[in-house]
Amino acid sequence: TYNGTWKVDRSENYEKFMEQMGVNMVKRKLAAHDNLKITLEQTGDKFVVKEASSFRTLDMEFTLGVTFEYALADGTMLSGSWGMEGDMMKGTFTRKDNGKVLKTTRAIVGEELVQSYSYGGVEAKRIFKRG
Ligand code: MYR
Repeated sequence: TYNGTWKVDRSENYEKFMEQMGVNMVKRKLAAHDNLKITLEQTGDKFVVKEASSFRTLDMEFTLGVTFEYALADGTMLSGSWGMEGDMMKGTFTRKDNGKVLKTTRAIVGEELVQSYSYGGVEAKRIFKRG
C-alpha cells in the first residue's frame, strides 16, 4: 500500500532532470534539498495527497484515470492523470506551457517508495522512506 507519509531520502539524476525542465541553477540547488514529504491516502480509486517541502505545502486529491491539473513549485502547470498498472502507479502529464510530456511512476520497492520522472529523454528518481 502507498498509504502513509513518505520523506525523501535521496535522489538520482534529479538535478539533470530539473535542468531539462528548465529550472534555473539557483532553484535547482534549493530543490535538491527540499525535504519533500508526501502523505498518500488511497480509498478505492481516489487518492488524497498532502505535499510539504521547503517551498510550499499543498493538499490535493485525484482519481485514478481522471485528468487533473497540478502546479509545480515554480508555477509550471501540468495536466494529466495517474493510473495503476499492477502495483505500480503510472502518471502521464503534459506541460501546459509547451505541450511536452512528463512521465512519472511510483512503486514500492522493499521498504521504500521509488518515484521515477522522465522528461525530454532525461530520467530521474527520488527515493522515499516512511516517516
Ligand atoms: C501527486 O500525486 O503527488 C500529485 C501529482 C503529481 C504530478 C506529477 C509530478 C511531477 C513532479 C515533477 C517535479 C519536477 C521538478 C522540476
